[in-house]
Amino acid sequence: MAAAAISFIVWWFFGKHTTAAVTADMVTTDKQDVDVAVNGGYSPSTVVLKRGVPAQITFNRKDPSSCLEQVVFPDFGINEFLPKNENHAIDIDTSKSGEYDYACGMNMFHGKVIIK
Ligand SMILES: [Cu+2]
Repeated sequence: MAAAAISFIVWWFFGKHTTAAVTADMVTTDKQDVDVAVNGGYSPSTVVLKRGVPAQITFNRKDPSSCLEQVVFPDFGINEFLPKNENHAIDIDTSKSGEYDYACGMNMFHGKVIIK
């Protein structure tokens, strides 16, 4: 019992519990879009965008907490309010490949955009 609890704790702290990254859908050949649900965090937490194709991430916030009502992409100078239960699309500049983190207004919940 104790051993199981310890192995769970070890897994929780040190395991790689990454969720699968989701690749944006190509709406047309020159537009891509991916949906991210905001509910106790970002789901999926990692999205993959194709470099050079105009992209939107459409957030839909279900979470009532004021914590998640703001989303901040420091690399892109984006700081937007997410209305509750509404789709809110944010344009992402995909001109440079890389990994870009974003977070809620208080930097407690994190997501990532990978451009490649
Ligand atoms: Cu927060």
